[in-house]
Amino acid sequence: MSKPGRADLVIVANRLPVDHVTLPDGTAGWRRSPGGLVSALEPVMRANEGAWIGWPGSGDDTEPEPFVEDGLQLVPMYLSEEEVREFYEGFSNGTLWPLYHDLVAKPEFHREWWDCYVRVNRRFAERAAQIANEGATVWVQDYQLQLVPQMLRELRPDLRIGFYLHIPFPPPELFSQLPWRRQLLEGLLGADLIGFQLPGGAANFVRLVRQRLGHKTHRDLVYLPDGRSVKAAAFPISIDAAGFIELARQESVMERAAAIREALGNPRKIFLGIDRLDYTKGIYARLRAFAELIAEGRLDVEDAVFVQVATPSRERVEQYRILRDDIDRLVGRINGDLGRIGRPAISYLHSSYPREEMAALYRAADIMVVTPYRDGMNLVAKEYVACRYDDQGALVLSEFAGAAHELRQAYMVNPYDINGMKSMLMEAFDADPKETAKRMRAMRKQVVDNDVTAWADSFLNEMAQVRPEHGKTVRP
Ligand code: GDG
Repeated sequence: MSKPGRADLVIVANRLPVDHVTLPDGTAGWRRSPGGLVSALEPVMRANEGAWIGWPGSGDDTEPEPFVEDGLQLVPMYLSEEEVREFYEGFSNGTLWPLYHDLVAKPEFHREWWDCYVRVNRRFAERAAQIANEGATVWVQDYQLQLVPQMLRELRPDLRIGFYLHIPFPPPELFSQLPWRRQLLEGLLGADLIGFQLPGGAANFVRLVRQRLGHKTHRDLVYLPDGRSVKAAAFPISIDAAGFIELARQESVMERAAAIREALGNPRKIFLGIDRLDYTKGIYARLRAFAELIAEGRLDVEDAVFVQVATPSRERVEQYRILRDDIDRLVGRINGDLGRIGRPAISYLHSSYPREEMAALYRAADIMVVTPYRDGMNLVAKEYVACRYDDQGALVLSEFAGAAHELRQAYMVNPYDINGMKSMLMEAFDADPKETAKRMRAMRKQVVDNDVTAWADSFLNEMAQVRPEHGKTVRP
């Protein structure tokens, strides 16, 4: 048994897997935010009496005590209004996010944002150091916390430390713009194992470490002057495939899928996009491509409709507000120009939905359109594939999504090439059902065989290989 409040497995993430909500009786409470990461980690968390450290996402100004929710030990971290602005919206989402996504938008570099990023990372590291048992495994998640591995190792050299980056790791030419590039690389090197979505991200990291820090490297290993070595490798993330299949098979979900088709006027084919409203996702270009097909008469609004769900995201960051206005205007113009009574070309929903509704949408859609300019993985693509247990439906997928490396039978597009995208939308629209079924079967097998549990297991197994004396400086 671990001591109360301490754990052998500690997840450190920007967000807790619960949201702070006001319950119907007016009191404050917690609601589990359903996510692949939580369901993947739940069994290991339970087996290890694991703890999860993160921000509950609301601006309460007192730090709540750790608590146990549904068997999970949760350790909330308070972020002040200033920290939300400078650490979260600023450095994480205004600097790192666009920089790591190939400069799809222009990153802003502000020294105050960086200072705040360092401060918040230090607090997370200190909290993890308090919570972790002797020799525990700590798994740090994502770009908001890249300094935590090194800070934590300084406090607790006995720990095994892993880090996983959910977004792409950029090529050295882009990363090198960052005024704090050395600090970030050193921050990450505090880990024993650094996981990336794709081998390319791991290779970018190793190359940068060699170029910028002058460390010796060999393939996926970095050798540090103090005798430690760090492994950088790809662990492509996935989804709870069985969970999605089960959901998609539920009677209520199937009925809801039929009701959605009915409400849209039973068009011959439904195109679907589901994304966080983010400029990396290529929503604007995909809607334009679809609209041009209607305008040119290659598609007719009686035959085809595009359902676009855009989940509200980072609404206080300026670039996200601008994007929302741009898409509002585009959808208004397309429907105004091309729609008919009861037949809009695009059915646009700026909202978020329960998982059941997501599954019903996946079931209702004939063609799923996923066209990011750059995306670490893209779980929506995998969720769609999992839900198509009937082998129907087609996936149009950007070659710049991490998922394109696994879902090779998708209809691949370059989202910068509008004409190419139009041709591929038509190819998917006109495809022979035998052909789409063959592709869907192959993709579903890939997702089922490589689900999120396999992902978590492979990372944690690799972590378990790290020798206990690993973190300590060994000198001959
Ligand atoms: C980052 C990386 C990487 C969306 N709207 C609703 C909803 N969602 C769920 C989807 C999916 C998840 O959110 C979105 O995941 P994505 O992978 O598509 O994209 P990001 O949010 O950008 O995620 C990405 C991922 O991390 C994991 O490593 O794949 O590349 O950018 O699961 O289903 N869920 C519900 N209602 C919604 O309205 N319930």
